Amino acid sequence: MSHISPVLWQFLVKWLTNFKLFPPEASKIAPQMDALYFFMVLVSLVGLTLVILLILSFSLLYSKKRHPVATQIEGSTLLEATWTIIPLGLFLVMFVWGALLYFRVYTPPANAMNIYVVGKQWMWKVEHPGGQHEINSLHVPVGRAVQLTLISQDVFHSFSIPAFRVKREAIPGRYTSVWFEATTPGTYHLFCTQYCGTNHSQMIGDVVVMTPDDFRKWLAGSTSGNSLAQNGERLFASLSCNACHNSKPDARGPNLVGVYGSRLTLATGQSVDVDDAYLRNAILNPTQNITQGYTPIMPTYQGQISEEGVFALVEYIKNLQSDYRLQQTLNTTELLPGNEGGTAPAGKTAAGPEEVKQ
Ligand code: HEC
Ligand SMILES: [Cu+2]
Repeated sequence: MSHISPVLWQFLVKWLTNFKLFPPEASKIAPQMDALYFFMVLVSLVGLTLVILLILSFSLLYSKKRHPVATQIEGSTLLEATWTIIPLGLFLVMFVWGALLYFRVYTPPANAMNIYVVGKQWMWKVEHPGGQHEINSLHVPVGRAVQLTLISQDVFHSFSIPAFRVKREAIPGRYTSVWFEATTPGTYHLFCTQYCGTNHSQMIGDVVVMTPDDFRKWLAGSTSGNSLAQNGERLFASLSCNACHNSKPDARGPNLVGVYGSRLTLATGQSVDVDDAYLRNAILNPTQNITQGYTPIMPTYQGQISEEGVFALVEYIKNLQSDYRLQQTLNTTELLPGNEGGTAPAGKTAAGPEEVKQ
């Protein structure tokens, strides 16, 4: 992306980065964020210079020596309109520009690969769909849109990667998300940017951006044997969710196959889109939204499942196939750059987990 930015700007960014005054631009959105940032700095500098020049020239031109007797000036509508309309225009440009960027940062593309992140005092725990866990580090491939689903298990945290120009709050009890596409392999800082207690300053880590090949190797070398969805499948059985949710015709709960991404009608007549946040809420606060046609018999699982466990259940439900079995490709090739479509051909479905096991 940076190749389309003007030469002077590239020089400026390199210079600032070299003197450790500015993080490198390592994501697709970074040069766009910086363009707005530099525009705002430029407008401020021009305004500052203008004000200083006016103060200096007025204090010389209208000093007591030159004008011993004060004159009454009634004002000028034209002048006032000018200094209102020009700043208004400039601020509106910043507003629209900022809003467009905001929507880009918070609207992940449909083909983004999803990684789950839990913030807690004082560390970041990362869960990959393939079952790889990390603490205070995040491995991602270059050139692939990555969406993070964030949550905190205690207090407010804020997940920030300065080199990518992204930051998002990790909030207890609610999923938030952010996405980026890394452009340059390397290791970058990961911070918590919300004061969250004594060891807040140690809630830091590394984001490692790898080439697709290296990332594939890393995935294979870090596997825990089970994908996140497989962990979810086990949890689903051990918590007896399958007593009510199964593919039998007389099941007491709704069939969860295909529920993810669908539009559900609630008992109140409202319809809702089923996303990660909806699934989490349905598991932890089942009485809050009752699905039409069902009685509210589902018990709450509040306090019984860790946030990682909820991630696993969500990932399992997302990948359910008609017979409550998993779509087994999810931890390998499907996630990798160059395979943007996301859906692997049917014949490949069984090959998934074995490929990464050593
Ligand atoms: C006692 C039976 C029962 C058990 C056990 C149960 N559920 Fe449910 N579940 C239901 C019923 C009935 C509904 C529909 C009414 C509602 O929304 O509460 C439901 C709704 C849901 C929904 C909302 C989606 C939809 O289609 O309505 C999700 C997600 C869900 N359950 C997941 C789970 C998970 C995960 C577990 C285990 C941790 C679980 N359930 C355990 C009965 C159950
Ligand atoms: Cu924190």
